[in-house]
Amino acid sequence: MIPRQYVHNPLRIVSRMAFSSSAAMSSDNKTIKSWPKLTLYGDLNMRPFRNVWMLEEIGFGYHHVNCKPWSKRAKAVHPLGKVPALLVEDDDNQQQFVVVESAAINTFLGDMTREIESNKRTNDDTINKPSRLLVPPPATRLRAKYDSLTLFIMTELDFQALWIHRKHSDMKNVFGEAPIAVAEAKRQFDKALDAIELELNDESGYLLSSGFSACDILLSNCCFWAQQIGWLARSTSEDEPSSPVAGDTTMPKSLSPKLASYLAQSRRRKAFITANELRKEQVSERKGKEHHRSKL
Ligand SMILES: N[C@@H](CCC(=O)N[C@@H](CS)C(=O)NCC(=O)O)C(=O)O
Repeated sequence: MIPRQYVHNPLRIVSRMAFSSSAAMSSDNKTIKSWPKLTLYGDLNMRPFRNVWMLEEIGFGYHHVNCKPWSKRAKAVHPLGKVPALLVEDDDNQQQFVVVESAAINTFLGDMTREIESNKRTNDDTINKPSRLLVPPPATRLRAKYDSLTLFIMTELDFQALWIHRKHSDMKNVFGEAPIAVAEAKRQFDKALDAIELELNDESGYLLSSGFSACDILLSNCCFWAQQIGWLARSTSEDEPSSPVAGDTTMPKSLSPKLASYLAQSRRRKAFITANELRKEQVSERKGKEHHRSKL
């Protein structure tokens, strides 16, 4: 049963995006100190999966609305009707806003979690748990690395590679067929993946030395996507004995043992497993049905 206060009409949203030009409000730069009402919009077979995985890593309550791109619901919260979009209803600061872009949503969630947990710690000396660094604090070397990796994954792997395939191969009926662009996108994917693989930290096993972070969600998700479309081998042995020739855009890129064990540990994470179960459940739910994850 969805609590009454979570049932809202997205078409009533006035302040649409986190970066929309609205008159400055005194609450605009206030740090959010307690977990707000959150509603994530979008189909979990698409990029919103990254955000549900992040929300499950954090473990606080949220609300999910399953909707397709260009649906009425998506258009109400995203200027292009894309998914994901996150509606934030912060009663403490009396503000309501929408964050778009899967990476920006996860960074916002990680920053907010860190602030809320550090606030709890100052108010309660008995809580001595170290803060989870799903997103490192700003103005640190770790954060600079996190931001670099996040943007690298989003621009070089997602936007310039996988997305070109989605648009001009899977969705060619909508966006048009462009085999030359898709072949070039595959070459771009191979190069960018080689570069990011070098960033995997031998000790933590993840991208950052501090351990699992939100940029691992993006990288793992891009790799799973690449495996689904046959761009990346599913196992280290899949392409043997005929390893693909460098630059061959018709073969899956071979999976190195290092990347294979990285992806295996991502798949074993409890939050990933839960998010994946929700994704599967969504298939059997009616379109647009609302889903509420209760607070732990
Ligand atoms: N860079 C955006 C991309 C969002 C995006 O393109 N989402 C797809 C679904 S995964 C979509 O809504 N496509 C519809 C369209 O391209 O108009 C993000 O990471 O959130």
